[in-house]
Amino acid sequence: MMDLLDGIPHTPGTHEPLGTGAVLLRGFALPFEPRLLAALQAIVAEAPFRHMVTPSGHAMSVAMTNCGAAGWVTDRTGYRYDTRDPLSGRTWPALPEAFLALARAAAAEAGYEDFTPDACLINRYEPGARLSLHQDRDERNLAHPIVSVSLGLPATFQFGGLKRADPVRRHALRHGDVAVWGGPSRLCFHGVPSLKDGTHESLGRMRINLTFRGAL
Ligand code: MD6
Ligand code: FE
Repeated sequence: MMDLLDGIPHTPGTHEPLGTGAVLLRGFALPFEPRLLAALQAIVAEAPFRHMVTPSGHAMSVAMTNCGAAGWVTDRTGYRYDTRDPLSGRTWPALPEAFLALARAAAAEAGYEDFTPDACLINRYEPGARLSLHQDRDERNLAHPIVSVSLGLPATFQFGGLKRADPVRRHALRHGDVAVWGGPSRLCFHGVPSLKDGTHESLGRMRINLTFRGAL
């Protein structure tokens, strides 16, 4: 495990179960923070955050960008993974070493050995932004887990069942928390209600979420 962490000292935090095959690793990303934020800056200089439009024509309140071999995009024609950024026509920035190291270490910590993501969707929430209940089902191989990293302002995570109408539980997501999610709960409905206003000491007035997937 240490090799995956590049020698950075790491104190494992608590594991909080979210559902079958889904766990929240409290503070797991904290040792990676400086490298994550530096890499993020370089990514958004190449592929800026933008408010994508859903197939129904609404601009999303969450701003998004991607890195990796494929990026998740939505427009009037639907949701998909695309190897190119539609804004620039260029391929997405590569997955930075620190992103890969964190995703692999978190997946292994949760019991998913040998997870190598090929896509990272980066979500930026400003106060008031929200993500309504949805399933992540645009990935080709649903056997891969998803690794989801929270940075900046705290948020509430709504985690439901396999049917939209199933009851939903709420979990706090704080700076440095990592959710790893796969197996029987891979297609559970989930969402993030409207972000509360506040100021985070390293990110200011926003929350950033990195979700790593095996998309291709
Ligand atoms: C977010 N996360 O935390 C939104 N999806 O901002 C997601 O939609 C998500 O955290 C799949 C698996 C983990 C996630
Ligand atoms: Fe999701």
